[in-house]
Amino acid sequence: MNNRLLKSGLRTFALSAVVALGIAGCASTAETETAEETTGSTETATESAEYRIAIMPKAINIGYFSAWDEGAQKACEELGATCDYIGPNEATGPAQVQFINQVIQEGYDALVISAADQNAIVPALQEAAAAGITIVTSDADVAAESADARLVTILPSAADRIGTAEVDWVAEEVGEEGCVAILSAAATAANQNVWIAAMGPYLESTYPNMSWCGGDLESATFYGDDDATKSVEQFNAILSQYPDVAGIIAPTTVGVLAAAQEKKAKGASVAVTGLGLPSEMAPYIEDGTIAKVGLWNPIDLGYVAVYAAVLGMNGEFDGSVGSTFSAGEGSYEVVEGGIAYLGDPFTFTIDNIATFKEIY
Ligand code: RAM
Repeated sequence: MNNRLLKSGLRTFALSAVVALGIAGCASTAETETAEETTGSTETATESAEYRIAIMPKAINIGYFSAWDEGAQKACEELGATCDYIGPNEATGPAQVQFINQVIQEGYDALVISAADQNAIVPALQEAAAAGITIVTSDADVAAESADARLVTILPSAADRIGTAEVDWVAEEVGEEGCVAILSAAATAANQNVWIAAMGPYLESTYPNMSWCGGDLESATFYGDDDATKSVEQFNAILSQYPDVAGIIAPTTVGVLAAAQEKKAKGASVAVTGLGLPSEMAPYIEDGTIAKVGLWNPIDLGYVAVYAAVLGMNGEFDGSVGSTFSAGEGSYEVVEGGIAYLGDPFTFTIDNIATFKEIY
């Protein structure tokens, strides 16, 4: 998929429908059929001895992670694993550590986790790895220097593509003019941080009549901690600190939803875009509060992460740079940093939201 698709609602729609609708189901059927033909049994090549896998989101009450877990559970079903969705109510490292400790105590075989804090959870992950638990991060990784705490990380797409796409979306809406602020998740989240880092120089070099509110990226960035109430407060803090703000990018499903709700409630004129779950954003796209948001398919992200974990436990995948693995119909290669990427984000507008809101 190329970059032009980020801007093309209709083409995105066509491709996404195939990806989003097709992922899990077809693959498992094909795989089972092949196995039946060759072995006469219904065992698949990667199916194995009832692994117990913990699926841990940044916080359990975030809609995005319910979709992520849906994909994870689908893979678990295909692979004969038992998967439990467990995690904290608040998206912080210390809150996740308590659950990681529980995973160790209860002797899970693997942990698939989106790191709420790229550093705070590392000692607990290392302890889990030492206890023989296979760890795959997915959605949000640990800090690069702690990459050996996990087998591999499964991320949506290269950071710069996610960051620059969001700048293009806001630029389009504000007519390439005015100052922009960011309403992020937690300051400790690796995923939002790398996207924001990519936004900074791109906006400055691509849009001469746009700027970061307050004069630089740091002054323009506010943190809602993936908490709905705090995100609304931070949205209002942006408006009061920068009354001339032309646009807000919220690279978090929690933040962009809070911003849309508050924009509507206040009748604010600021443009809002970012990474939104279509099912949550549909009302605000349908009523014109929001023109465009984007996101990858979180169902795929959870699905692929479970495959990587099980293949790792089976000794069929070691996570090394250059190694490859398959999950359903997709195949993935591990690149520098121990990362496997899914693909570019899709965009959602009034033209395709009706379809996507039914999927995730
Ligand atoms: C929130 C979380 C998640 C991020 C999405 C876009 O749900 O912060 O980590 O990937 O937004």
